[in-house]
Amino acid sequence: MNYFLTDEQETFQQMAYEFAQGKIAPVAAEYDVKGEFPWPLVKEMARMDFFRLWIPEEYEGFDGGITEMSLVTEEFSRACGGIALALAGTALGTFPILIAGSEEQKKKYLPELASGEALAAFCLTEPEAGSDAGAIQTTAKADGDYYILNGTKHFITNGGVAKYYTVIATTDPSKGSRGASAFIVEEGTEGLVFGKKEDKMGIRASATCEVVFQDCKIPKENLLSREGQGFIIAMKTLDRSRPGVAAQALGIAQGAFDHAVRYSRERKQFGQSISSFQAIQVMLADMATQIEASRALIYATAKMVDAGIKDYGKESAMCKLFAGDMAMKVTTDAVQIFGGYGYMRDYPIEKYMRDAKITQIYEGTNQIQRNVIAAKVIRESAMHKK
Ligand code: COS
Repeated sequence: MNYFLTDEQETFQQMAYEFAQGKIAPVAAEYDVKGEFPWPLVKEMARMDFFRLWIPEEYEGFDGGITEMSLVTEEFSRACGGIALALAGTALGTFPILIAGSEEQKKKYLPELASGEALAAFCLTEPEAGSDAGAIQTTAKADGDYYILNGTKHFITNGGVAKYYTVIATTDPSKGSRGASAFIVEEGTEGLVFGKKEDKMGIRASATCEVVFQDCKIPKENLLSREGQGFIIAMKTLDRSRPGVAAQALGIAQGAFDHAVRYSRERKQFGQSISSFQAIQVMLADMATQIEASRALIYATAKMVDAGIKDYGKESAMCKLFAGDMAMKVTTDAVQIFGGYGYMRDYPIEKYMRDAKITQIYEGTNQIQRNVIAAKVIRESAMHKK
């Protein structure tokens, strides 16, 4: 389908495709087995300016938006969903600064993040606060010119490899989600400790670990916006980042599909290519249609966000829900097309299925996405919106 991307967007897409197929795909299996963070590739992504895409020009970015971020995430994920996350996780960690940062904070942090010399991570989830993001227990206590943070964040993407951590902590536990505030914590701050590194089912090249605050003292100027705004900033961050997760799911599905079509042409049974059997053709047709439907939803939503439309939480949740579920189905079918070979680690296909699963879980489970969508459509109906 033609999405009428601009010439610039098509250039970024092509650059990302070539980088992914030329540099990421050949080493994806190795990083998956080792579960190692792909520093050499991240350095090349930075050298090729991919981290500049979603940063405004005045902070040394390329002034792109969610569209550019999604296009690149999709192409990278087509080669490896885990390696792509070094970039997408940094976008996630940067969004709170873009959404709520003061001019001073933006000037201080964004140019370095745009250069890719520093990565970012977003710290919301805690052991007892996953879907229930309002239940966070990490505290930030004002103390003169500082805040003292205490608590544990877990499952943090880019944990231990990022330089900047955008952290949601409560400044007033009596107020529930209205007592949450957002902060920037820099690597090397005393009391910022990295805990257990997770051994994951998929996206194994991505660094995921516990981030622990032990009397972690940060300057007051590291507060984003005002006290009490943390939950709203977190929700706005997720609204903005979910099309990116959807793009990751889309790329993973497209990558698995590419392999499955090729394999179906090459694999011979009963004296002919299995692609000549209608049972396989039906699967391929359904996979291609689901992939394209996801792409259309993601690109349209990204365009909406980039156009400055204020409320896109519903569409953003729809992207993640639809593309995440689609990726799980498409990658499972791709394994099925490969048959017994699909189940074996010698072939690239089972990794796509393992990588796809997380897209139904993180940045809000797909059950939570349904809650978000349902709440919005019911509210719209009550307001007699079209
Ligand atoms: N944008 C702006 N404000 C928002 C918002 C959004 N998208 N969503 C909620 N808010 C506001 C509400 O308007 C409400 O404001 P008031 O207190 O002024 O009324 C406040 O935030 C609380 O909202 P709500 O009552 O809906 O919060 P809940 O505790 O019921 O939680 C869900 C809502 C479930 C949607 C939220 O907890 C969530 O998104 N959970 C998933 C978290 C997640 O994605 N975790 C993954 C980890 S990050 S990688």
